[in-house]
Amino acid sequence: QEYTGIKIKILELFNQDAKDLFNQHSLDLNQKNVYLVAATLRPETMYGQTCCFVSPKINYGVFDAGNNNYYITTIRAFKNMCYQKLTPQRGNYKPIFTISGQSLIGSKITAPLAINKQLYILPMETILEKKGTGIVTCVPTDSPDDYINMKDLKNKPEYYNIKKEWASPELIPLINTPKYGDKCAEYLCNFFKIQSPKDSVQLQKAKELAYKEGFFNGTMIIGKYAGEKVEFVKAKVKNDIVESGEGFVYYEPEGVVMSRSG
Ligand code: ZZB
Repeated sequence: QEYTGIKIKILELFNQDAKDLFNQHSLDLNQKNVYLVAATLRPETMYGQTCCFVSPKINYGVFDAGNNNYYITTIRAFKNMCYQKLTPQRGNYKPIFTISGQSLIGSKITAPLAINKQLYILPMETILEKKGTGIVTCVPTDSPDDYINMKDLKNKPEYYNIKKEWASPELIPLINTPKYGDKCAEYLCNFFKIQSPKDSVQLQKAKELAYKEGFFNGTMIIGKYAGEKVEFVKAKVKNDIVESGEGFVYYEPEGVVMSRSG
C-alpha cells in the first residue's frame, strides 16, 4: 500500500503535560519543526483539511527526522520509514520520548495546502494503531469516517473534553461528483443513515462508494487544478507535496489491517 505522508506542523501545544514533556526534551516549537505525519490515500483532498485526528488511546513516538525536523507517528510507522531511507539513520527508530494522543488534543497546527490556515488536533477513537502512521488528517467533505467523527465531536464536546470551536472549522467543498454532489461524505452518511463513528459496516460501504465516485467521476473545484478530473490530479498533487517538502511517499508492508472499519 502506498501512502502520502503529510507533514502537519504543530504551532502551539494546549495541554500542560505535553508542554512539560516538550520542555524536558528541549523541543522548543519556535526553534524546531515538529510535525504530525498523517498517512493519506487521497492527497488531492488536502485543500479541505479541517483538523488532524489522533487516537487518545495510542502512545506516539517523537522522533528526530534530521535537519531540525521531528516527526510524531507510531513507532511501527517510523520503523517502516526508517527502512525506506526516509529517516536520518537506517536501523535507528528509537523515539526521543513517547507522548499520549490524549495530551496532543487541542494543539494548534497548520497543514499543507489546507485552505483553513489554523486547525486543531482532535480525537478519533476508531483510529487503528497498526495502520498508516496512526495519525489521520480530516477531510469531512470527502471521507465519511471524518464527516461523522467531526459531527460527533461538535455535538458532544463535553463528552470528548474538547472546546466546541475546535471542531467548528468551515467546510470547504473541493471535489464535485455527478452522483453525490460536492459533499460526498455528508451525502453518503445521510443515505446510509450513519449515526455514529462506530457504525463500521455502513461506514465501510459509504467509504467504498466515496472512493469510487471521487476518483472516477470527480472534478476538482478548488486549488491549482480546479476544473480537472480527480483521476489525473491525484498524482500531480502528490508530486507537488513531495517536491515542496511538505510530505513524502511511504509504503506499508502487506499483511496489516487494511481498513479502519473492517
Ligand atoms: C485523508 C482522506 C480524505 C482519506 C478522504 C480518505 C478520504 P483505507 O481507505 O481503509 O485503506 N487512515 C489512515 N490511517 C488510518 C488509521 N490508522 N486508522 C484509521 N484510518 C486511517 O484507509 C486509508 C484512509 O483511512 C486514509 O486516507 C486516511 O484517511 C485513513 F477524502 O486521508 B484518508 C473515501 C475516503 N476518503
